[in-house]
Amino acid sequence: MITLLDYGAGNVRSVINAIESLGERVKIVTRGEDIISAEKLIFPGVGAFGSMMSVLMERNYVLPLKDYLVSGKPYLGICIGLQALFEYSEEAPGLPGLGVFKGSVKRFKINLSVPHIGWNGLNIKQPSILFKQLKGNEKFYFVHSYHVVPEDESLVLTTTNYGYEFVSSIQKHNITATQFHPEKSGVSGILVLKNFLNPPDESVTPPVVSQESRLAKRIIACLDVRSNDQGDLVVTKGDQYDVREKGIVRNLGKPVNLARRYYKEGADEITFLNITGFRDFPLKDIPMMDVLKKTSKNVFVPLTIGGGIRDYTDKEGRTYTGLEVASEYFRSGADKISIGSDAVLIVEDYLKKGGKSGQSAIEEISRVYGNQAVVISIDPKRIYVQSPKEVEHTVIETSIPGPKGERYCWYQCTIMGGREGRDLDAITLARICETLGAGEILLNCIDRDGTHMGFDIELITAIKEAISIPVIASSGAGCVEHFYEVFNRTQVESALAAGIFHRKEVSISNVKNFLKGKVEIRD
Ligand code: 1PR
Repeated sequence: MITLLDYGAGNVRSVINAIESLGERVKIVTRGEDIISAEKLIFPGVGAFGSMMSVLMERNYVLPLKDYLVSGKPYLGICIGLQALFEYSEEAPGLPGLGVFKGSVKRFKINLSVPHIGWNGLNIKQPSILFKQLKGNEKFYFVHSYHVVPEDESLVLTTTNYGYEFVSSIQKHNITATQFHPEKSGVSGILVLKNFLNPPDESVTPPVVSQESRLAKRIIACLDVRSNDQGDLVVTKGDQYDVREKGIVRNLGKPVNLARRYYKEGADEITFLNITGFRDFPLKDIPMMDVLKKTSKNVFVPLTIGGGIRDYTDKEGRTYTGLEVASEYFRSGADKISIGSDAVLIVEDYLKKGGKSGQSAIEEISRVYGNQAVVISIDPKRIYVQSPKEVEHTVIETSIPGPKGERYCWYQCTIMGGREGRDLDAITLARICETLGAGEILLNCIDRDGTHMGFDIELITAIKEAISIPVIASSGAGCVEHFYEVFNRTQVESALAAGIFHRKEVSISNVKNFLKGKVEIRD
């Protein structure tokens, strides 16, 4: 029996699913005594250091946890469960950590996108039980803006390179803790968990020992989901957001089955977009929650879900916040949530009032779950102008002239799945969302969606230059060369496609085989 410390933020369901897939049972901590009596304890977490420590204190878990850690019984910390072991974190000044080890948790100060999101390798510094059957060159999933800085060098189990070399896992006697997420790291991560659950007799050094790891560019499969006219939840796909063919919603498959297929084919991440979420209320959308629950049972890569995340008042007059909606998605198995229409309205409000409200869904969700859990999905379309002076928006010079030969355009934000254009440009939106606490941008493009014309390089370049959080390029992929083009011509961290994968025109393995040797990818 494995005891799991769930402090209420982040996706613990995926850890439970990963452990159960290995035939173990999981007991969730509900009081301090459960920690003390645990045989093996896992403390997973995505989230913010401050809210994590506050919850541990409120629930009186701090002392039992410290007692457990010195008891000699096995402990596996994941992400926040690693950071909690140190004295303090820059993320929450003034709030002490558990202080089991001397040292602190620092924010990345680098010239690269922060958070560090994606699959990166490990430079192994000492043998460990966790490494049995690993080759040593596997990549694991990271998602964090802060990393530990232990005073005692002998704690360091692995390092990873991102701008500089940082400590990506530690080990001391009974305590092991990783910055990466084994439960989200596919087969290699499941192996690490298996080694923790059934440790070999001896510590192992894998055959390959890397000196300098590299972050892979991610290939993401996107599933646009909605009910069809018969009321079944289906994966659909639009042409420039029009998902109907001869008046009927295209049906390209069942969400859970497709997600499983993409996991097996090597997708680095899977995104579900509930494309009619703007008019439905997600908390009442049981089938969508069900899709997440079922998918996360055996798909061990990060899952993002978007659609309808906003404040909502139901017919009885009860108001739900965007944070409540997001929390339910996290509990159902999501690792990140994506906000579309509401982000546009939040930014309009920001511009109107001249600053943050402190209460927007972006701010609240990132405060509780961390910036890395909040993705902003932008649905922009090109508006051509003859001269940059024509509008007050951020205008770019384009090499693809408009219908009247216009050489300039701006990217208009839309809401409700492209149905309504707003007086706001995508560059301003991205910048302000970063300020509000978003951790990543999912950059769609209505002009390119479903066209097979390739990604809109000009749009991606303009957004990437404006912000420092990671960007997912989306819309328009038609062949493997388009993925190379977007990684070669822009600094984007990941590329997403839908239609070509659903229609089996190109598989994820085709993309990865083509990129291999040209672009860093996860095998
Ligand atoms: O506004 O917070 O409720 O979120 C709704 C979400 O649903 C948004 O993220 C929005 O992008 C998405 N959405 C709404 N309507 C549509 C539609 O297609 N009618 N889909 C839609 C957006 C775009 C991509 C697509 C890529 C790749 N889909 O995600 O998967 O363009 O496609 P391709 O490779 O086939 O070109 P809210």
